[in-house]
Amino acid sequence: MQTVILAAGRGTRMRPLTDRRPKPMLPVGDKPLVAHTADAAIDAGASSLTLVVGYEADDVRSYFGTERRGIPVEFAVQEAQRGTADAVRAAAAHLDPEGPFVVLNGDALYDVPSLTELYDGGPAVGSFRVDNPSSYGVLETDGNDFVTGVIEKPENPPSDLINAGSYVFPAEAQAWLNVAESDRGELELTDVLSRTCDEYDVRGIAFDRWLDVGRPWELLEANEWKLGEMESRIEGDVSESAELNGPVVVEDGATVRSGVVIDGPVLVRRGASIGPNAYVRGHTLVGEGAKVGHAVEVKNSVLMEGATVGHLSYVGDSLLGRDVNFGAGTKVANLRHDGEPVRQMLKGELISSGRRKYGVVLGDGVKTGINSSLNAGVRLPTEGTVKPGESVLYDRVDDAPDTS
Ligand code: TTP
Repeated sequence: MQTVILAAGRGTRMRPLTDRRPKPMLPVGDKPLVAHTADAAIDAGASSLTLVVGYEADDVRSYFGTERRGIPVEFAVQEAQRGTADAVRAAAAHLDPEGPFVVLNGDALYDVPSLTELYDGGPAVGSFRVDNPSSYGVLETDGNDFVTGVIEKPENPPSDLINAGSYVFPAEAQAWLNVAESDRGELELTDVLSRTCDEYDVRGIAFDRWLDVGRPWELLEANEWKLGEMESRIEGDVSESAELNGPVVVEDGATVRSGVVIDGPVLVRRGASIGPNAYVRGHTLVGEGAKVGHAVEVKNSVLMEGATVGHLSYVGDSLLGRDVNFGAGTKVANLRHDGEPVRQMLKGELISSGRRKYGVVLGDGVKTGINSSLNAGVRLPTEGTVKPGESVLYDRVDDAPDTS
């Protein structure tokens, strides 16, 4: 079925990681986030893909080209981020007007069996069961399999099923995309869903697994999911004295030197190097050309391309942007003394990550001085610097100029 993937979001909550790339292009395992969406769509039955792009669109275009796994890929540009209905409207010229169509948020991970059920069950909307539905769009149901509407952030949620941003619309809905502006000033696809519910029986498909990747710690969770599905593969150069346990992938052109211990799932991408004498563990992605040097421990973290943690450092539960450079002895805190979930500033508000263990989020090109320490939950802006011996206790992104 023809499929529209929404990938024009600005990803402001993901700053500073989205200062220079769109959120859908953030790395999850061995490919960008939106490539997981596209591949799940193809596995579930997509016959064509139209990607709606906007912010940093060229990154997405050049990654995909004109086809993926034999399926044609086209791009539609959404000039301004005016809402999800507006985004689908931008794609309408690429759709067969006679055919039903699927819409998927391009910043979510889907499990293929659930998504296949959605593709096969249209008109339909995907949902996911959560404990705290009040903070999301919540589906109203008829008590059985059908959805009767959706309510944004209700005080008294009518169900525990939240809208998973995935829909199968009938062809007719292509004429319903000119919705009125909502109270929050956006053109919302949920208004098109409401109309579809009025005119059709819309099935609610509860997904077994699903992850919306909107906030930085959700990028860690996305990597935990996808790295957890890897099987071991050693193509790079691994020293005989290195010890590799659990699922570990060392890509061609990567190097693992003597005395290194890796407890997977860990993915070491091409051109990356680890060691000598380093310890890398638990759902860690060492990106292309990244370096983990002598006496460094990295746990449950994402090191993007070219990030370097050269010597005597600890990195836990953290996201390091492209070409970050750690001075010797830089340490990351990833646990509060009171054991409460680590909080992080997002768009001027301190938000709980829900994670007991959570480290730092560093924009591209951040440089830390020797023996510096970074407190749990801290974000540092793109190209930010930390002085030798400095202790960074508070977030520095919201105060920093927007470098994008
Ligand atoms: P959101 O996660 O609501 O927005 P965002 O990705 O820009 O993130 P943030 O709120 O942190 O700035 O978007 C949901 C999906 O819809 C996501 O896949 C991006 C996409 N989208 C568009 O393509 N165009 C739009 O105008 C909007 C609002 C969203």
